[in-house]
Amino acid sequence: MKKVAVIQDLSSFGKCSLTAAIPVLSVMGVQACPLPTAVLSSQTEYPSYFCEDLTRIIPAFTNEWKKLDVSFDGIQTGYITGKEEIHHILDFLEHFHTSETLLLVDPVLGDKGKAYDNFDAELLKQMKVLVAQADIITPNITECCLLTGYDYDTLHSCTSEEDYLNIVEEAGKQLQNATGAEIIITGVHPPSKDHSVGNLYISENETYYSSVPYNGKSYSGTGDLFASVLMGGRMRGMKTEQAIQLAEEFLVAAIEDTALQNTPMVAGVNFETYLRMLL
Ligand code: PXL
Repeated sequence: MKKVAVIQDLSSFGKCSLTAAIPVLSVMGVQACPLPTAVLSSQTEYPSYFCEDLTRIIPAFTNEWKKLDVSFDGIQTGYITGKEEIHHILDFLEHFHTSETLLLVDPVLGDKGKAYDNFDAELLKQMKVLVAQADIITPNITECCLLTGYDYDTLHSCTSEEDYLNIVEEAGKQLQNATGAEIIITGVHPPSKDHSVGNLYISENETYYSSVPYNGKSYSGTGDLFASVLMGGRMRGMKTEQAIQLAEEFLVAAIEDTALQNTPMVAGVNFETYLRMLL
């Protein structure tokens, strides 16, 4: 069975990071091996939360896993508590990221034009070092802007869909050139297109844009679910484009269901009901 090391936090509310990655990978027939980087009472967009940073345990896990002589088919990273954590992840990768291992880095830094609580210039600098090692990178628009220096507000002053998509593609190509990775920019939402949201795939030789209906809401954890379906799909031998399509179908179903219940966006989506779509 394929094994994926998931280096992420465990947040009790918000349906993100490990609580999203483990069920998705499991239902797709992949063993998820969690390396918990922090435990939180809820994800950080809730007005109040408790966070115990577990950065210090990463070297201990790394050492123990070396002793077990295990190897991974995939390694997935997501939300990062701070720059210290990235140093330890880089040490982990030095041993476990081989030519046989697919490294997916979701550069979780912010959303809707706003950086998360954990963000600072040093975290951004270290995140650039981490993405340079990745095989797949899945930034949302905010994260793509932060990683490439494009200005989020200027981008969102574009009035034509074509201009908007051209700039996003330019930023994505810049990230692709800098890292050599496959890039999937998620949550692409041209200001003139109220009812659609898309994903832009950029590899060395291909660019591909797909979009799905959009209800204007941005729920917690959807980026984490997207990345996990992508990893699960690739572990199953799917092409990235196929895995993107599966992730889109899964998320559309979960988001539609959630919107009917007026769930707050910080609480995440009802993905559990739709895990069977990934079987
Ligand atoms: O979904 C990204 C994420 C993961 N983990 C924590 C978060 C967030 C986004 O805010 O706060 C703890």
